[in-house]
Amino acid sequence: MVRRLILVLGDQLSHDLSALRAGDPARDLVVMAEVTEEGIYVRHHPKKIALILSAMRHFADELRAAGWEVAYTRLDDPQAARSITGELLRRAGAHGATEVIATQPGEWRLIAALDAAPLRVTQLPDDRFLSSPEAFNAWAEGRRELRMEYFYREMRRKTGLMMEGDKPAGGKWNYDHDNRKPAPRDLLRAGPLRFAPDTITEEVLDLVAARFAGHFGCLRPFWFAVTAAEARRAFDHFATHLLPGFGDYQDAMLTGDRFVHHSVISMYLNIGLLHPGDICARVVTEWQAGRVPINAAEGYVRQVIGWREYLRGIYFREGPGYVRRNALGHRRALPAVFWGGETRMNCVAQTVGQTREEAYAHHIQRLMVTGNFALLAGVDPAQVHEWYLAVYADAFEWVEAPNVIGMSQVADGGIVASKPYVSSGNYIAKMSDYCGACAYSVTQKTGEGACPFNLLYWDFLHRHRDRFGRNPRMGPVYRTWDRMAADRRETVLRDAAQVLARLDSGAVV
Ligand code: DLZ
Ligand code: SF4
Repeated sequence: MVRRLILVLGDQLSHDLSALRAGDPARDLVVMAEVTEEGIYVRHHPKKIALILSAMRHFADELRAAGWEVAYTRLDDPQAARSITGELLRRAGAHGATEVIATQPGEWRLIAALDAAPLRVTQLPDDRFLSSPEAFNAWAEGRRELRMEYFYREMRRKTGLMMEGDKPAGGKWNYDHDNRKPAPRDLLRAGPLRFAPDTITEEVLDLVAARFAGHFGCLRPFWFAVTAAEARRAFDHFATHLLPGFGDYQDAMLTGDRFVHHSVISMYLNIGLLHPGDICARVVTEWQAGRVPINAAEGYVRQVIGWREYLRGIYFREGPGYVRRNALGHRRALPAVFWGGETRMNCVAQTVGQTREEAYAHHIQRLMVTGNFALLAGVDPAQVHEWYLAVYADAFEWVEAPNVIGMSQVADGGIVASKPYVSSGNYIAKMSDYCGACAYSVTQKTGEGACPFNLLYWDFLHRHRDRFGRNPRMGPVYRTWDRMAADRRETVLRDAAQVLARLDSGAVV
C-alpha cells in the first residue's frame, strides 16, 4: 500500500489531532520538521522557539512509543529543507508518497502554502476547540454586531459550563465588575510552576542559542513545560494555589511580580499540550467544591470558551487580509522601545523588559500598556501585529491577530472592539505600582514631566473625533475634552506633538 504522510506542526502537539485520527500507524508516516522559515518569518522570541522545538521532540518520542513511525527533521540536519512544504516534498520523494493528511494550520500563510504544494494535501478541520469556524459563522450570520459577550453566552449554553438549567450560575453571566482590584504585594504568592530543562531541552537550548542569536529575548533561564504531563501539572498548580485570587486581581500589574494570579498556560494550550475543555472542567470542579469564588471561575472560563474561541471565529471569518487592516490610517514606525530601546516610561519599560525575559506578559500589560501606547501613538498596526506575534510564547496568528488588529488597535474598523481600549495614565496608576518609580508624573497633565499617556490620550481622541465622536460610549470623554479651556487643549495637543516628534526622531521618550 502506498504510504501517506501525516503532517504534525509545532503547535499541533495533541494525540487526538484530526490528522492523527485519520491516519493508520501500520501504513502512514508522521512528518514533523524543525525548519528555519517558521522561526524567522517573524523573528520569534528564542524562548518561544525553544518551547516549540523541545515540545516537538518530546511529542515525537510519545508518538513513537504509541506505535507511529515518525520522520523527524532536526534544524541542524544538513539535508533539511528550509520550509514545511520543502520538508513534505523531501519526505514524499524519499518514501514514494503523494498524499499528505494535515490538520489545518492556525495561520493563512501556511494554509496557502499547503494548498500550493505539488502534493495531494488534505487539510482536516482543527477540532481541538469547543467551537468551529462553521459554528461561529452560523452564530454571526445576520447579526449587525459580533459582540463577544453574546457569543460567550451561547458557548455557556452549548457547553453547559456554570449553568443552572438555561440560567447562568449565580444569576449573572459575567462577573468582570468584581475583577478589577489592584493587587497587594504578596511575597508568598506561588507564581507559575517551573520545570528544569531535561537533556532534550538542553540540546534544543544550545541549538536555538546558535541559530537565532540575534532575535529579541532571553533564552535562559528556560522553565516552560514541554510535555502534556508537565503542562497538566502546571495547570494543577495554578488551579490549587492561584485560581482563587485570579478573578479579583486579573487586571493588576505589579513590579517584581510578573505573573500575579495568572495561570501562564496559554502557550501550552495553544501548542496542544492542554485541551480547553479539560481545563475548564477543572476550574468548574474547584468552584463547585467551594474552593474558588464564582468571579474567579467565571472570569477564567470566559477567557477560554469566550474570548479564545470568539477570536478564532473572527480570524477565520475575516480571511487572510485581516492582518493588513488599518481602519485608523496609522503609519508610525514601531518605536525602538518595543525592542528594548531606552525609555523613561516605567510601565512600558517594565512590560517590555518582562516580555524580553519571559516571552510572556499578561493581558492587561499587553492591552493597556504596550497596546494602548502603540494605539495612542498611531503606530502602523501591521508592525504592532508582527511584534506581538514574534515576542509572545503563546502567540499564533489565529489568536494573536484578532487580539491585536481587532481588540487592541481597532484596525478592523470595530468588529472586535465596540470602542477603543485607550486610557490616560490614570488607569495604569490605578491598576499597577509602576507610576511611583516613573520619571514622569502621572498626575501632571501637561509640560515636560507629564505622563505621555495623558498627552497622547487626548491627542488620539481629538485626531479621531470623526470616527469615535458619535459613539455613545465615548460621549463622556469627548464632553470632558470639550469642557477644558481652549488654551489648555492647545497646550495638550502641542505637548503631545512634541512627544510624537521625539519618538520619530529616535529621542528617548
Ligand atoms: C512557531 C513555530 C516555530 C518557531 N517553529 C516551527 C517548526 O520548526 N516546525 C513547525 O512545524 N512549526 C513551528 N512553529 C509553529 C508554526 O509556525 C505554526 O504551526 C504556524 O504558525 C500556524 O499556527
Ligand atoms: Fe506609565 Fe505614565 Fe505611570 Fe509613567 S507615569 S508609569 S508613563 S502611566
